[in-house]
Amino acid sequence: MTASKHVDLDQFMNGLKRRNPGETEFHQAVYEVAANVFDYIADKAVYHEAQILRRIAEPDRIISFRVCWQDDNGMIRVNRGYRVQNNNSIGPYKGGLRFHPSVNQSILKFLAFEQTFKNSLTGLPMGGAKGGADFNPRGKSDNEVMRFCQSFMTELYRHVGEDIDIPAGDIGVGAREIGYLFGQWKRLTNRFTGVLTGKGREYGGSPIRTEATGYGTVYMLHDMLKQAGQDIEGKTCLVSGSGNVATYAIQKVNSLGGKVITASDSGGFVHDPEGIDEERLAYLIDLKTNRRGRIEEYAKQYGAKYYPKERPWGITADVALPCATQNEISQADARTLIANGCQAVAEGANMPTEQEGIHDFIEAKVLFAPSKAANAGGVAISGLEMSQNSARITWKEEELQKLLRDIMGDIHERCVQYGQTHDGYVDYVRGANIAGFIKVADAMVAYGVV
Ligand code: NDP
Ligand code: 2IT
Repeated sequence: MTASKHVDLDQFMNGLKRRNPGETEFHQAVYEVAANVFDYIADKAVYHEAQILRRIAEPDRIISFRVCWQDDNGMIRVNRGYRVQNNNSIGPYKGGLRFHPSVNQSILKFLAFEQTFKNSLTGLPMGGAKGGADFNPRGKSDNEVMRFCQSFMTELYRHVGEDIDIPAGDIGVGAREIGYLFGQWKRLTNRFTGVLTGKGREYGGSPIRTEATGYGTVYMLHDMLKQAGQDIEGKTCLVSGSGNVATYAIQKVNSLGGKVITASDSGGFVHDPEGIDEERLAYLIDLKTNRRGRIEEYAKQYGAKYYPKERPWGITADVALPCATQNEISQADARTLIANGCQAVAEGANMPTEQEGIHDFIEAKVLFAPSKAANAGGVAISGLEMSQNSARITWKEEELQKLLRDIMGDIHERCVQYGQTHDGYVDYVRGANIAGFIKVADAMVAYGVV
């Protein structure tokens, strides 16, 4: 029985690799889900017969387009834009836009696939999508970023809408970019609707959307530790990244009595044994978000040690929160973290841990919250921004804080429901994959073959 299950999974993965050659990040994301789902559906014929996983792993559509814009020297630049609409079985397509030179179809397909399960886990009616471009906002003037965003939306607007597909931010797409994108949508369509989330508060944005992903990641960490009879208070914590997710994760760790001793960017990481307290965090947010500077400046400002071209996982700490990008914790990094006594990992970034590293964490019984559960707080508040926009009202900050806390608590509970093993250890990867899968799968079964 076990052997034939393995053959099925292998055959499935071989077929996926054949149909999607060279898309290694996409293969990785699908394998992580398939390994658990194949096991779960072994005795559930309805899902086999309907070929559910095969269908979720084939995006509904992929839109790819040229984005031309003019730089400040009058040069014509050409980038490639995308929107991967993965699945809209439980609601309109929803997911962020990433502007980064590494963006390609494989990365956006993995992100859109993951988003489908993550959005299902939030309990809100949202399908999965992701988009972006191989455009690097770093070093560009505000005017160049504006012209790029306007050109990008001039094509994207045909494919999105408040009931069709609602993009938001991700790496390289923050408040500034969302403003330019929304401004161009409004100009092209002559409509004012909630077509994007993460908007500025003055034009339809929701309270706490900026903070939601980082806060939610730390709520998941809190709930995992609590389930195991522990607390964040007094724990030391490694954070990677210094963007939107990282900085608000640091803020929430501080407010719960933990101490964050690292942060990073693509240039390297800083180790600040004193801890990135509120004052230092305010400096970091201003440095990275407003001045668009490098983390090296933080090290100079506070006399912390800077490690160029390195990641923080060799520093000893109780907890790790990877909040930068995919595959930033290798298997060797995972083994170092385990050897140094790391007790819990919550993934603020999407798929930051390599497959073999996840396996080692679970085998070592480290508490490990995968991204589709741990960073779902951001898209959850995006879903509530959509609700507020549809009703043309704004809820109070306290209500949204409570809703975020409740949603993350519910996600934790569902991971326990489907992931608890005989000895009480919770396999959160399995729990999140199965809980996320069921809702989408049942909707697809209801629709028949479409
Ligand atoms: P930001 O652009 O605000 O910050 C990204 C941070 O990660 C920066 O510090 C950046 O460094 C660093 N980084 C990016 N790429 C690399 C790389 N290849 N190697 C090393 N460091 C890198 O993005 P977000 O904080 O929004 O996103 C971070 C992660 O969280 C991503 O995986 C994203 O998909 C995920 N996420 C984001 C959500 C959101 O609401 N924003 C929601 C859920 C998940 P540098 O400044 O040098 O570029
Ligand atoms: O990966 C993610 O969940 C995001 N980048 C946020 C998506 C959203 O629509 O808010």
